[in-house]
Amino acid sequence: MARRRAFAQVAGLALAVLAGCGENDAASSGPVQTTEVAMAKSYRFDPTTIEVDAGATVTWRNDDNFTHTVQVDGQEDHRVGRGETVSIRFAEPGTYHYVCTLHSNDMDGEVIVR
Ligand SMILES: [Cu+2]
Repeated sequence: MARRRAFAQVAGLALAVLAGCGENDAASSGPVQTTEVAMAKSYRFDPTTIEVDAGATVTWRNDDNFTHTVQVDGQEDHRVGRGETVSIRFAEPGTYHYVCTLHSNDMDGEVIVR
């Protein structure tokens, strides 16, 4: 009986999976771990991107000379006058974009909920 030699050809597919390590070029402006955002002078949220734990309540404080708002995408708009605050609780993990609807070209930010 002829014995057939099967040359198991090992396809050495070295799958160099270079998983994108998610390196952020703008490292200096990366998420800040805080639950407090200031509406600083003038027309900006500071810090722009924050990171919080699920269930945290984020408070925005208006330190500017103008009335602003905080509207998380898909949610109601909150008017925040000078010296006032608004607090919003984030129960579910995700990335939440928000704007000041009065100055949406200049004022927007992100809440990353872990
Ligand atoms: Cu505004």
